[in-house]
Amino acid sequence: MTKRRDFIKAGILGSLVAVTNTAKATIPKGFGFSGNSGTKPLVISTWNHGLAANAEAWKILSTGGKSIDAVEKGVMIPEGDPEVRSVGYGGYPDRDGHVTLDASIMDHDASTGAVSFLEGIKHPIAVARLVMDNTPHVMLTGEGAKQFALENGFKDENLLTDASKKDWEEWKKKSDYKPVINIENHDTIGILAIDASGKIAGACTTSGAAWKMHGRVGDSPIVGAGLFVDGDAGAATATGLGEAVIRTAGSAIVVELMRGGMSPFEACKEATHRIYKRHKGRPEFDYLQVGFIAINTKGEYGGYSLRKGFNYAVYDDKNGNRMEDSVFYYDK
Ligand code: SD4
Repeated sequence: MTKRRDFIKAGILGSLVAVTNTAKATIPKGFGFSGNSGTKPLVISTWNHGLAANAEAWKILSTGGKSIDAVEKGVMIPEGDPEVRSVGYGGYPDRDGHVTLDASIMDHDASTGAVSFLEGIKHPIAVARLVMDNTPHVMLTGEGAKQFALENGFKDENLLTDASKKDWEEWKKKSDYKPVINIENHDTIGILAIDASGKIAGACTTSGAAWKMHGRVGDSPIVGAGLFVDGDAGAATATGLGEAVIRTAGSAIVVELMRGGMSPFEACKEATHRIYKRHKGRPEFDYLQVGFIAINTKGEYGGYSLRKGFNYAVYDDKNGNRMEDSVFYYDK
């Protein structure tokens, strides 16, 4: 687990970046920078629960293990944590009270696996990994994904905790689908890692937007949207309103921009600006938040978000495991 020292460091670095962000807050143009120049191995994950995921991934990366194993094992920590209300066990349900899970995993060589609309299985990322390793397919969904999981030894479990059930019952009183920014629809864990040998991999797992329609699938299991990895260019993953990320092929675009020479930070920023342009004026713009993180083949990383409030966890040899606040476009 993350050491106390790391949390303290995270706090100091976080507040330094926060000061920079506050200074920029009145100029919604996305000036500033978040990211750094490369070391290997390195792992980066979205949101606060990224610290625990990174710490788990680091056990593998720091002992010469592969990035694909590190990202899978890393995200299993928030997936199994009932306190994380947006991933796996304990996640918020859809509007009918079902916890339905989306996950994807991808390796440097375009090997990839995903599951969507999966119910009753605590670790969808491990099922996605099996889809990648043991089937001729890329994605299994719904009942078929569950059947595949059960056949492979996964347990059928109730993932709706009392706490999430209570919040859902509260939500039902008004049944107004207007996710609270940075809270109700934005805590997907996306993780990207580069191992000591320079191989990149990524994973993304979520219970999706809280109170979504039954059957709704977000960006997280869709390769090119919530996650994309290309060993020759880099990797990116997204959090936030999945519909916006799917519409703009978000993570694939970030990776293509890096291939064209942009830094991870610049690429995340450009993809976010495209989302802004396409969504300004749409009804969902009021509650739209999107954040990207990315790494390139040199082990450089960056992150950017549409609105204030996005942060990510970074772990490398130089500075340990810490939180960094993302630069953002829009302070409203
Ligand atoms: C989705 N991108 O399903 C996900 C939501 C998210 O925490 O980031 N949730 O749209």
